[in-house]
Amino acid sequence: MKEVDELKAQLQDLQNKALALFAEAESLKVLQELRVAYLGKKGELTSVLKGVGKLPPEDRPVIGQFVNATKTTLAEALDKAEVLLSDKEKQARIQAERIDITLAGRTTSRGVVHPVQQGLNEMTAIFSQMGFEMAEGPEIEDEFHNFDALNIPAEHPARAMHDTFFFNAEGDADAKLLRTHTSPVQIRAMQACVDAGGEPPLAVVAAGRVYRCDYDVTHSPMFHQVEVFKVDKDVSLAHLKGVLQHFLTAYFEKDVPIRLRPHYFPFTEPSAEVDIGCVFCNHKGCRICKGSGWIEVLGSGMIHPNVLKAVGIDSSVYSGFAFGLGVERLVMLKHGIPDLRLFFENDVRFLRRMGAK
Ligand code: 2NM
Repeated sequence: MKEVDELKAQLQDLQNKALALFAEAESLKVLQELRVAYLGKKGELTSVLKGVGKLPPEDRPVIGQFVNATKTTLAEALDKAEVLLSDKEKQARIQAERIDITLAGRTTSRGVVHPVQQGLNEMTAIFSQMGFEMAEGPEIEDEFHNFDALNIPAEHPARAMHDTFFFNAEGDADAKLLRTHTSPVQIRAMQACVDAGGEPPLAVVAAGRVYRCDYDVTHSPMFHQVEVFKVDKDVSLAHLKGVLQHFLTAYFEKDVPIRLRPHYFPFTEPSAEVDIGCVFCNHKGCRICKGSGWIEVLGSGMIHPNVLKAVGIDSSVYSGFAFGLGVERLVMLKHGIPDLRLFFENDVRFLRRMGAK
């Protein structure tokens, strides 16, 4: 065979082999290596070109053209393969980065405001809406604000009934104690009004922690109270009953019947315990209301003249009503919570039932 034909055949061979390899290349990196191997300065095509010098001069242009054509074919094939491969790699990357937005998300857990605090907030909001002002006071109190001013003198049996936590000896001039009710906040609110040279009307709601040395299945040594009072000229028991009816209907979110039963508290006269129609049996009588159809929810009364006197309000001009309730008890009734201890154990099953997620 003529040398020129041999070279042509060699080039054809090289081209076929190269095109096959380009088609098989699986990555841009491999393709780049092939480009160098075939078209590079020290590549296959260059080494074939070295043979051209040995050809007779008349054959050289023919082979030259042939080499150029091969070069163009290979370059075009490489460019095409490169486009295909880079597209393929891009698709693979997009697939890998794909997220399924229909997949359920990972949930994070979420807490709730403690059920007691929720209840306390609901209750105080109702009184705020009625025009009562929020008051706060210290949890560490003295005997005057917690007892004396509330018409509970030393030696009064009501003091013993309060199961007080004392910081030092009961009866010391400076004896300090944990407040046994939120009434001292009311006393301070009345005093603040008088001290500022003010006068009733006064309408105040106090809420917060109270402490009694009493611990069993239905008692916690720390619990929460909401207490409300109003002092003005001509405040009557009818006002008390109206406020109670509105509050209890709003809190329980239904038309609960109420009744007042005579009772005794040292700080009110007359005093009454307040019942609502049993929320478990709709007033019909069940195990929980012991068949009576009524459930006790709070204590109330007309503020005792001695209480007004203790803070310097003239009881011949002014009168007032007051009432106090246990927050835990009302929250239990509203939500059918069977055991006081659930509030203090933070069992997640209970918290979930009360809105935690
Ligand atoms: C109760 C029952 C009856 C009460 C009285 C006062 C004050 F300070 F105004 F005199 N605050 N709260 C009161 C009255 C509390 O709790 C069962």
